[in-house]
Formats: sequence, structure tokens, C-alpha cells
Amino acid sequence: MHDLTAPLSHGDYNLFRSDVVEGLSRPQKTIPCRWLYDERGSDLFEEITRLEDYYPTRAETAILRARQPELQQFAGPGPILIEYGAGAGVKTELVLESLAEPRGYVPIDVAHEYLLQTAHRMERRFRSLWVRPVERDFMSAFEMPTGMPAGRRVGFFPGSTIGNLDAAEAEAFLSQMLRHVGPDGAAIVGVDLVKQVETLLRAYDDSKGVTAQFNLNLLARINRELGGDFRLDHFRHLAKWNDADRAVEMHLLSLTDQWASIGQRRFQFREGETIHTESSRKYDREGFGALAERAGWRVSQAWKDDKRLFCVFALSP
Ligand code: AVJ
Repeated sequence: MHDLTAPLSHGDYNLFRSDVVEGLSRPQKTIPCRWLYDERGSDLFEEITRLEDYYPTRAETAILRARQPELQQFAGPGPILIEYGAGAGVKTELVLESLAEPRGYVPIDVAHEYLLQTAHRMERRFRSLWVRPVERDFMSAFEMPTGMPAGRRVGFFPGSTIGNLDAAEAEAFLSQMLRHVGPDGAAIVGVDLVKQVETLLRAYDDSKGVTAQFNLNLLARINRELGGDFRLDHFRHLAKWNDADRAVEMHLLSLTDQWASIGQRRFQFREGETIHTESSRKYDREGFGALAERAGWRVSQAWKDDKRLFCVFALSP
């Protein structure tokens, strides 16, 4: 029924293997954070979003709920929502519900199951909605599907996913989103704010240890899918604040001098050496505004929760 515009690339064994082997060959070992999200990783992330210590999801949802009238006003009548990295689509429903007679919904994600599930759920929930899932990495260059209904296109990029991108990637992403929605379009972007380091580190090293499991699952995945022999009990989850990059970083810390192999390749780890597995950049209003402007946007509204933990930006071309 739905035509998917391109084949999966992320499920690709060779790409995973080459990313891991290449990343573990660098002086600062690193693995791109998208490999954290296999099925187990995605389930663990969903569990993270429900933790007391992990505030971003709760704060963003509260903002979207509180600003439903403003969102409707901002998007105008009959909009088409384009969601980047749609995932489980929990916030989607909240936004579609806010809009005045939304005409279309285009979820974009590489997670096949989540994508189709979300597309079907929105189709059932909003009867006259034109829904067209696009199975793509939102960072790759791609076009909007053909046959989209007329109406104002509104890009939606929630969850502070933009925090995973470095400055150049974030600008490229925002530029592509502007191209997708056109000069009459708009965007809604969820951004996590700079705050007390203790609060940030708590969110990425929670007291229930779910984030630690999420991070260590990457080694389990390498063992499962690439035939690795990593000893999970010889590594520990580490969250740290990088002040220069204004980012919380997740690392896997080697607890001893050890070797691990993936097929024929062997990698040495010194005690205390780390594998960098994710950066979550944090912004303030000015910093994000400047970034958006470099990509051709201007900030129309910036809505924060009452604790000022998180900000939802309404952007106009
Ligand atoms: C899904 C990328 C927004 O950076 O806060 C949560 C991922 N990593 N806990 C984030 C994550 C560790 C999350 N994003």
C-alpha cells in the first residue's frame, strides 16, 4: 500500500561492521550513536524516556500540551506535518491533535517497524489524513514524496534529536528541512537546554541503570551481529560533560587492560580508555537561534517548560 522511497541502509551488516572497525581504530575510539538503536536499544530508549531522572521527554510533552492553541495558530489551517526521525510517534499525536484539520503526515525514519506502526496509527486516528511514510535516514539527502496534498508544510523534529548532530550536521539538517517545506513552510524543533551539570549527568546516568544498559547494549550488539567477543563486565557506562562542545557524552570505559576481537580484527583497550558512543549537545535560546539563522530560518516563538529545562522552537523561513 505505501511506497517506501528507498531501501534500508542502516540495517546493513557491512556498514555497521565498517563503522565499528574504523571507529575502534582511531586514537579516541568512537562508534556512531545511530548503532545504539537496534530493537533492544530502541526498547531501552523508550524505557529511558519514562525515567524520573530523564527529564527531556516529560518537559517537551508538557510544552506541546500547554501550547496546543499557539501551535494551531502558528501552523495555520490544513497543514501537512513532516516528522524527522519519527520513531514511536508519541508526540506526533499530540501535535496532529493541536492542528486545525491537518491534511497530511509524512513520517521519516529508518526504523521500519516503528515507522509503519506510527503511520498506521495516525491513519486510523485521523481519518481524512494523507499519510506517506518515508524510510530514510533523515540526515541523508532526499526529496519529499510526490503527490503531497496542497497546504502549508510544517517540519517537526522533536526529542532534542538535533543534539546528536554537530554544528555542521545540524546546519545541513535545518537547511534540508527548509528545502522540504519551502518558503511558505514552517518548523517545530525540540531542543534541550544547557543547565546544571548535575541535572544533565543524572539524566544520562540514571539511578536505575537503564542508560548504562542502553550504552552497554552496543557491545552486546557487536557480539551478536558481528561475532565480537567483548566482555560486557569489563566495561562500564560513563556520562560526562564536555564543556567546549556543550554536550553530554556517553562513553564505555575499559575497566582493565584487555583485547577484544571482531572476526580477524583485534583491538587493544588500556585500563581507563574509553569508546565514545554518543554526544547530546545542549543549547540556549541565542545559540540555537544563531544556528537556525545560518540555515535560513528565524525564530518565531520559543516555548519553555516552567523549570526551563527544555525549549520548543517555532521557526519560519
Ligand atoms: C534520542 C538522542 C534525543 O540524546 O537525550 C538518551 C538519546 N541517550 N539517553 C538524548 C539518549 C542517552 C537521546 N536522543
